[in-house]
Amino acid sequence: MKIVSFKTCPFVQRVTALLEAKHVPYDVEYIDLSKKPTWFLEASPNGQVPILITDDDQVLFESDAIVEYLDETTGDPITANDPVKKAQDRAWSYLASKHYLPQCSAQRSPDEQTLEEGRTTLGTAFAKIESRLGEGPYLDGDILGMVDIAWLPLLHRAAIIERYTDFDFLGAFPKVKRWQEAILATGIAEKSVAGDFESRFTAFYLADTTYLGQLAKKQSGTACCGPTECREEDLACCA
Ligand SMILES: N[C@@H](CCC(=O)N[C@@H](CS)C(=O)NCC(=O)O)C(=O)O
Repeated sequence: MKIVSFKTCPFVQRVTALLEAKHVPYDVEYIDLSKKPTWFLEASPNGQVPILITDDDQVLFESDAIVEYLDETTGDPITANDPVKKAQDRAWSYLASKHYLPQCSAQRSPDEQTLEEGRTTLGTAFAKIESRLGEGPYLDGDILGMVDIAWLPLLHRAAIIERYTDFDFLGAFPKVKRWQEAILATGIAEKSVAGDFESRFTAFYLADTTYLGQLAKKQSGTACCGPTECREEDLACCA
C-alpha cells in the first residue's frame, strides 16, 4: 500500500504512526502541495493528503477513514470492540485532530500575543485530555490505542518546539507531559516521519518571521535553518 504524503502534515503522521505502531510495511510518496500533480488531483476527492492507495488500487481519503480502514485490515485491531468505548475513543481522537491546524497556526504566530492566544486555544483541548488521563503510561494503561495515536502528532510537535525554544504548549498539564514522554519513548513519532522532518518543520515554524523562531534564535544564539534550504512555498502546509 502507498500513502501519499506531505512531509510536515500532521494528518499524514496520524496514519503513518498507526502503521508504525502495528509494524505494517508501507510506501510513501511525497508531493508538493503548492504544485499538486494531476494524478493526485484526479485521485484525491478533497485535494488533500493523506490518501491511501491500497494494493488493489482503491483510493481512500480523509485520515479518520484511513486509520479506521487500516486498523480493521492490518494485524490485530487496536480499536475497542465495545460500541460505547469505540464511540468515546473516536470522539477523543477527534478532539486531537481538530487541533492539528490550530497548532500549525499557533506555531506560525508572528508575535507573542498571537502565540499566547494559540496556546490558550490548544490549552482547552489539553485540559480536557488531562482530566481523562489516568496512571498511564498511555491513555488506557499499558496498551497503546487509537486515541494515543491521534494525539501523537500534537505531542511530538510540542516536544520539538520545546526543545528549540523552551516554549511549552503542555507546560500546565503534568499528566499530558508524562503521556508525551511515554509516547515519544516508543520511537513511533520519529519512525512515522521522513528523515528530514525536523529540519523542514523547524525551517517553516522556527523561521525568522515567527515568534517561536525568535525564541529559538535567542536560545541557540544562531538563526534556525530557514527557507534558504527549503522553499517556504513547499512547506506551506497549514499556513
Ligand atoms: N480532513 C483532512 C485534512 C487533511 C489536510 O488538511 N491536509 C493538508 C496538509 S496537512 C492538505 O492536504 N492541504 C492542502 C490543501 O488543502 O489544498 C484529513 O483528515 O485527511
